[in-house]
This record gives sequence, structure tokens and C-alpha cells, in this order.
Amino acid sequence: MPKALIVIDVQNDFCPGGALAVDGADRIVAGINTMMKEAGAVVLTQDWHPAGHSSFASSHEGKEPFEMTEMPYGPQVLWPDHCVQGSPGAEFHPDLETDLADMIVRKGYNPAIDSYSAFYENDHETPTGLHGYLRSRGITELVMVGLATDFCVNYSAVDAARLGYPVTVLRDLCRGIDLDGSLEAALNGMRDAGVTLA
Ligand code: VGL
Ligand code: ZN
Repeated sequence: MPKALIVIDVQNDFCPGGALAVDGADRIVAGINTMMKEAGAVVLTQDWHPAGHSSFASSHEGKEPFEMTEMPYGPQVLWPDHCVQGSPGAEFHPDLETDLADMIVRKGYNPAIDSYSAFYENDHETPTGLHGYLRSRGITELVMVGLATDFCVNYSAVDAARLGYPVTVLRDLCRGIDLDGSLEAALNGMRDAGVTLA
């Protein structure tokens, strides 16, 4: 079956020294490069927010990073400013061999909606176009790696499973944020959705 490797958000702001650094994020890059060389199709996602994005705590008076807020589409974690379009933090990790990618999907560019998933924005209905791309390439199976396990990888994997793709998340090539038990919840949620955790 034609398979694609989906590499989620391996960007400077999610790596040590970045605005929303995930522990150990830089240690998955070499392994991801190896996987990309062996994959039949490679898609990278890139978190890509306009300045003043509604998911940033700095856009909400009196709110601090990692507090929650209520958006029209549901509860939303407020983040430190990160992955601002065109900023160094939004660039891919310098060691990631991006030349190996067939396609780069940007997400989170709509100022009013966050987008964790590679397939849908956080309203769960606005598509990014990735499903159409994969379908038109005849890709029927997915492997996912990247950042962060409990947010963008989790949402992407669950959406992929709901869309009918067999999907495997390679845990060794992911790292999580783990906000109030979010990692455990995400692993359980992925399992319940039929995602294979390897
Ligand atoms: C992500 C929080 C905010 C992620 C992106 O890539 O997991 N997390 N934006
Ligand atoms: Zn983001």
C-alpha cells in the first residue's frame, strides 16, 4: 500500500531554545531524516501563525501562557507567541533535511482559529487540503512523527484515523509537551481512535 511519512512541526520554536520548547525535541531529528530517506512520500507540516494570533496568550488581556480560554469552537490552550510567519522560530530545525519533502503543509494561518491537526483547523471542519493531496496521490496509509505528541501529532493522528487511514505514530520519533497529564490523555485518545502506537 502506498504510504506517506507525515513529519509534524519540527520547527525551531518547538526545540530547545525556542518559544515553546519541547524536551528532547532536537533528539528526534536524525531519526526522522533516516525515515524520510526510506519513505515513499514525505509531507512536512509547519505551524504558521500571523503575529497576534488568537491562540497566543499575549492576544488576550490578563491571560498567561498555558491558561485556557473559550473560543467559539471550544476550549483552547493559550500559548506563548510561537511560529510567527517568517520568523526564525517558524523555520524548520536546521538539521531537518527538508529537501527530502514532497509537500509542506502550513497550518494555523487563520488569525481566529488554531490548527493543531494537519487535516483540519481546531473547529474540526475547515480543511487544510492535506486529505485531498494524499487522496490524489493514491496514498492510503500514514506514518507520523514529530512535535508535539500530545497536541499536533495527536490531533493529526486522530483525524487521520477518522478519515479512514491506517495510521502509525512512532513514539520514539515524537516528543510531548505534557500539560496537566495531556500526554497520557493523548496516548489513550489515539489508541481509542484506532491509531497504532509503535
Ligand atoms: C503545537 C501548540 C501550539 C504543536 C502547535 O505543534 O504541537 N502545539 N501550536
Ligand atoms: Zn501553534
